[in-house]
Amino acid sequence: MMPSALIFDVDGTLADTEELHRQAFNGAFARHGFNWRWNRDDYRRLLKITGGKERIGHFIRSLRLDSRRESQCLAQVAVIHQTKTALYTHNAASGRLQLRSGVARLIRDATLQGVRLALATTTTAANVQALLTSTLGEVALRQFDVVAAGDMVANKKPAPDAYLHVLERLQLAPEHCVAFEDSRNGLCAATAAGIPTVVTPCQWTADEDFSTAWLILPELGDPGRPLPKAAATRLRQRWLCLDDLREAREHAA
Ligand code: XBP
Ligand code: MG
Repeated sequence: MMPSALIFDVDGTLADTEELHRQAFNGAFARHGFNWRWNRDDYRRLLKITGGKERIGHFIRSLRLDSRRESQCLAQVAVIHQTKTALYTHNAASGRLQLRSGVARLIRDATLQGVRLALATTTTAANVQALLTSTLGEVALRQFDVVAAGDMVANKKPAPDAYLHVLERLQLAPEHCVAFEDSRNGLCAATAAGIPTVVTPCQWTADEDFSTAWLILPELGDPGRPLPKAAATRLRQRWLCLDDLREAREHAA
């Protein structure tokens, strides 16, 4: 049977957004007078900490400052993160992001076939709005019945909170849904919620362990951007389509 809902992660899954996030973090540090700069290697390591505020706090603690200076810096995390979000949403709105292959097609096909849509993300709701508006247009967010973002839940990924919130709001059983993720933290969150998960790793997560995924693909693919034959062995065609997801439900039951 066709899944009742597709639940998408945002960063890394809908679009490869983390370079823009990294630049926004560094821009916010500069705006607030800190000489901190996260290069790509730093950021790849720091991405293991989900949530921008949590990531900044983790970084500050790693500096081994004296307790007074550390407390002063930690007291500024929220305002630094607000600046970061403003910088990110401004850059996202300027058209610097594009959706990964297959994302727009799967969202469109799900909408046409009455398969419900939701988002389960650690990022801030403003960032979700900026990405979807800049790539799918003003009304894009309305296609999603539920958006679980950032601080809307108590515990960020790899905790299952965002996915459990979506399931509760959709009133659906996990085995009737399929999740889409790019990272091990996200896969752990969706799996802990009992949702069969398709993983499309991105440049920042390619070396992570996805052994509990239902399906791993380099991208979702499109007729105009087909997957390599070797990557599409479990698919009807060289891109993931809704009919491929019937098996996920049987697999999870
Ligand atoms: C990825 C994250 C987020 C982003 C930064 O979220 O962990 O923290 O890196 O966004 P996703 P914020 O679950 O969509 O992969 O600064 O708003 O947290
Ligand atoms: Mg992600």
